[in-house]
Amino acid sequence: MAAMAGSALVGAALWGQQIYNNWKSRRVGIYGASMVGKTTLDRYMTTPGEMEEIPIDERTDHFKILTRYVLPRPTRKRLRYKGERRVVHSADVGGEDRFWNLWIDDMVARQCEYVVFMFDDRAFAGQGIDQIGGFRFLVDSLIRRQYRYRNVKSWWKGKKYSPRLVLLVANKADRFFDKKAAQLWQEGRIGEHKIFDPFRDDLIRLQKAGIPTQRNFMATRIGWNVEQALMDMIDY
Ligand SMILES: Nc1nc2c(ncn2[C@@H]2O[C@H](COP(=O)(O)OP(=O)(O)OP(=O)(O)O)[C@@H](O)[C@H]2O)c(=O)[nH]1
Ligand SMILES: [Mg+2]
Repeated sequence: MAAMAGSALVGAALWGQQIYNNWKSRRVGIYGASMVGKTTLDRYMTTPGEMEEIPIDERTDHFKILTRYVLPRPTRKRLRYKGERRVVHSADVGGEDRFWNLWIDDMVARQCEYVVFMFDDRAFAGQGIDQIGGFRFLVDSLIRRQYRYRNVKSWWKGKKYSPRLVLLVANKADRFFDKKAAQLWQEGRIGEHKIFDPFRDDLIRLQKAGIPTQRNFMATRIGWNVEQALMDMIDY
């Protein structure tokens, strides 16, 4: 009898946890240099499907009021993967270097629990100074905790802020996924792929500063490994 009551309790607890996971909303910040696929990801998370190509003249832009860019509004997204559901809030911030400060503003103002930094194969092809520099900028801000505050509230919040996890995403995997990648993928060792090499020093700096990191691949335009990677991050 007691055993039965026990298993009913465990059942109820698991059920409760599932409900909690399905409904709790997570604050996620998505950053990265220009043209790496952040807007595509934002749209895909809103509605998965066939994603259109976004031309270069439709890069994400932000309005300025006096001297400051206005923060974009976060929107709510429901992720679904193999019967599991997760709710996240994220905003689509631009990637050009004039918006880099806005990443930090968005991250600290919303106290993002998870930070996704996205880059693509250009970082490895030698045309990615802005991608590598963008990550360094983000890591510097996280380690120094010298955030630029927009108001008293974010100043107060920023003093204690640190994300639970930073996820480094190599996007456009359709372009760089080779035999080696397939092998590492199967063995669950993608973090060793050379595409992450330019970022290793900064990943180590985060590790030393006590901020956990994950590395993953995505191809946002075809929706490959998007939900899995985000769920792995949330369930870390
Ligand atoms: N091959 C490939 N192209 C992609 C992928 N994801 C996005 N792209 C393309 O990359 C280009 C830039 O995508 P965006 O989503 O606009 O990039 P962004 O990061 O929002 O750029 P900014 O708004 O300037 O910061 C578009 O032409 C996309 O179609 C992908 O997985 N594979
Ligand atoms: Mg964009």
